[in-house]
Amino acid sequence: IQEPQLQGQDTGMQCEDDRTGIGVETLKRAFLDNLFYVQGKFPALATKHDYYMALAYTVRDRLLQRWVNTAAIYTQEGSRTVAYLSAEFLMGPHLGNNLINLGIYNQVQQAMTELKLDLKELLAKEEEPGLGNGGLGRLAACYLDSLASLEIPTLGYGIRYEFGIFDQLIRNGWQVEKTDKWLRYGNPWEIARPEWAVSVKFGGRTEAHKNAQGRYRVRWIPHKVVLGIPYDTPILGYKVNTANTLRLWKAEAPESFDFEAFNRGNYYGAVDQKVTSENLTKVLYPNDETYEGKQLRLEQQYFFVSCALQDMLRIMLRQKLPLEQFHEKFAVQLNDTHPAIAVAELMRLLLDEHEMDWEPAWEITQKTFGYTNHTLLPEALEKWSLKLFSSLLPRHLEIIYEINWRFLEQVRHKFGTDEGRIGRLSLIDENDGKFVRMAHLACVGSHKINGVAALHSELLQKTTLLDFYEFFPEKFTNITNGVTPRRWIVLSNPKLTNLITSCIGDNWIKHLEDVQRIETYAEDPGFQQEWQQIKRENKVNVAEILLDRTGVKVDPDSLFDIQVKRIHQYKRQHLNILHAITLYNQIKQNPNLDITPRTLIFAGKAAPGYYIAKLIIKLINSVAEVVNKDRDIGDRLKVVFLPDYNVKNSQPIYPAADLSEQISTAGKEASGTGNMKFAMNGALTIGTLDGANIEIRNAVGAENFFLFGLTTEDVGALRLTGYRPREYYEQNPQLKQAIDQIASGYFSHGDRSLFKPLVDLLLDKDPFMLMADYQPYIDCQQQVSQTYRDRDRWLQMSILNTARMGKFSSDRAIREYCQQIWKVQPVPVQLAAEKTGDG
Ligand code: H2P
Repeated sequence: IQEPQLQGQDTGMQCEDDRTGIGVETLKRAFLDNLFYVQGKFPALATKHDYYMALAYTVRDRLLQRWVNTAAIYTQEGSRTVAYLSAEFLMGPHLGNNLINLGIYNQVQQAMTELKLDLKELLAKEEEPGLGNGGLGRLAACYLDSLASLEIPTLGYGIRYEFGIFDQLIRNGWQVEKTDKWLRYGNPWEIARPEWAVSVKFGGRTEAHKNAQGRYRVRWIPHKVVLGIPYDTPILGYKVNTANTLRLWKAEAPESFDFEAFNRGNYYGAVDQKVTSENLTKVLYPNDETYEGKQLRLEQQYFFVSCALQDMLRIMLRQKLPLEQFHEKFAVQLNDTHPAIAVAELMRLLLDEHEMDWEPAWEITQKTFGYTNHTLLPEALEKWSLKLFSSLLPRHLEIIYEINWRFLEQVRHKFGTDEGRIGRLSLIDENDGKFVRMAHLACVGSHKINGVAALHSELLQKTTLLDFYEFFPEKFTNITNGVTPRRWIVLSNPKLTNLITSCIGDNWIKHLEDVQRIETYAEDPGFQQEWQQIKRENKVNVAEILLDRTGVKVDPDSLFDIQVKRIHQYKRQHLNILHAITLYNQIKQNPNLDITPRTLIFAGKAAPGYYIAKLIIKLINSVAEVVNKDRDIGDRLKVVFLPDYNVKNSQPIYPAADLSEQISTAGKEASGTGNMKFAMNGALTIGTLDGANIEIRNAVGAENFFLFGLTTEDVGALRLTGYRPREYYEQNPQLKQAIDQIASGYFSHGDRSLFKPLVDLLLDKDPFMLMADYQPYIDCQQQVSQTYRDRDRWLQMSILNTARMGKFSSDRAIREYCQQIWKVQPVPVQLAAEKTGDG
């Protein structure tokens, strides 16, 4: 690195401000300045991490002006604001995204090169905030990007987990979990705002008291109080001045020390309370196979929801808005049922703390909330035992009883005394012990309820939420998910971005429907050639990553067949592995077989307590071990499991895929968003009629999509007539051979017991119908292999996939939320504004 030159070196007419300027010279100077004054290092002693931090601060400086201005304008205009409540925000690394959205990627790259540093290496140094499990948290992140890009005033509210989703190691083929210490070296993107801390109560009891007007009100006397400290991260929109706020809450004890205990000489006891309070936001719960009612999770949910609503009330007071206008000021979205307790908490705040009457409070509450459902799997629906609920949130339980009583009265009024229906609709589940049903609370307390893809919304209305649909059909709507093209094309696939932009300009980055204009090039040999070249380079890049991280060498000219997502039985990674085994057997039986060479790439985490999912990872790695070292197979088939799937590791993956595996059992995947990221980057999809696959297929054309398998109706019908998975096995020699090999220890060094639980499950129950879908899947894969050999046809299909994915931008989804649910307008931000605000 060159010597630091800290004095103004600009030779231009005007010297740029070091905190805002974006010229290469200014960036270099600001970077070295931050290295010195923030990191306290000079180049000779600086580590890569120091350089990353110096660059992060340099970029953050350029965000701050926009952030402060945005807050000032929102405050001044009292803008209607979206509050997105989510227990998960899977933001991914900030630096690269901010460079793209600020429009300074190239300048910064040049500045780093001139300082003899490699921007890519610095980008790789960022520890991503893995504050989510998968699709749900990543969707929240894409939505924040689009909300800012569309200039919609927004606050994202969530939890600042000290440990996010675990890091995954693979040892001896098994997943091993390691704590994710993402805050270890500091987080340059957040600013703590202790001055806006709030208190959150837990436990204890309630009592009636008379207020100043002599009217009875309820008072909650808690057993403990925890402080919520907000940490703010700016979320900049793409090439706009809007920088919204992601406000994550950390739990702290109100006093670090219990001085009474300390004075009695109990030093350890004195710090106890601090430790227990801070445990609240220690760790993110991994998504389990089934839902488990863990106390700490309900505490987390209530904690961040209460912090968020109290923060909104603070903002209203600060802006001198009457509480009666709460729903006019804020449109609050519940991202799944995790924040559903917000319905009862807003009621409590309005009734008990602000002495409002029930009817107006309830009207405000219902007008405030919208609820997004993300899953139909009954085992994933949250419910809390009354015992736990009443010990933690006694006042909320009273409020929920009252909401329920009034609601069921309305049901009786509409449908008469249909006790079955009343039992099904009740907020309290009395079937098997007593539970509070969070989805029911969310439905009753919201004015809109949406699913995340057309099929999912339809199934919600027909099955999981049928009774609610019959009661208030007008509340139901669909908003199909979307993903941001900024992170998932521009940042992840710069070469494709440049090619598209060189043909049609860059408007498509903000208006993805525009990418349709590349359709005219779909059969252009020159364009096809460039398209193919880019895909190949992206595959070479992934081949290097695979070699580096797994030691497996793969051929970039083989068909890259990729499945990356959480490991779950319904997502059927094991169906994919049955295909791998089938291909393996075909080559072994006919060593000269001329097949299309394939590389099967898997990545994804299994919840630590989800045994079968972990066994599926072990199976993938066991098959990989046998296949990859078999000389008969050579380069015709490779199977690789890439460890530690997260946002950062996924970014190179989507651009390198030829084939995207979206093979869930029909009716089980609410939407999927990986399916969108792949298709946007020119991968073809092999998939079932499930989730958003259906809409993707409609958009790209049935002839450009590889469809197979049972439909949702078929699955239901088969289940009704009695599904016998073993029959498929017995009648299909290829399938039988594959299963028998797994069972006989062929892939497990002769160990027959290892995969027995999985084999038994498939043959006896097969809840996700792999046996029924096996042959159609194998046939469809055969068609994929043949099509891949027709280079021109494949390229044309690939280009058309990208060209027709406009609908799946999160900008479209957010526009729909704004129009149909939130009724909120853009508020553009001008930079010159000299105003002050408080966020
Ligand atoms: C979930 C659903 C997906 C959906 C996503 C976002 C919970 O994500 O299962 O179908 O696309 O929410 O709505 P995931 O399985 O990736 O954790």
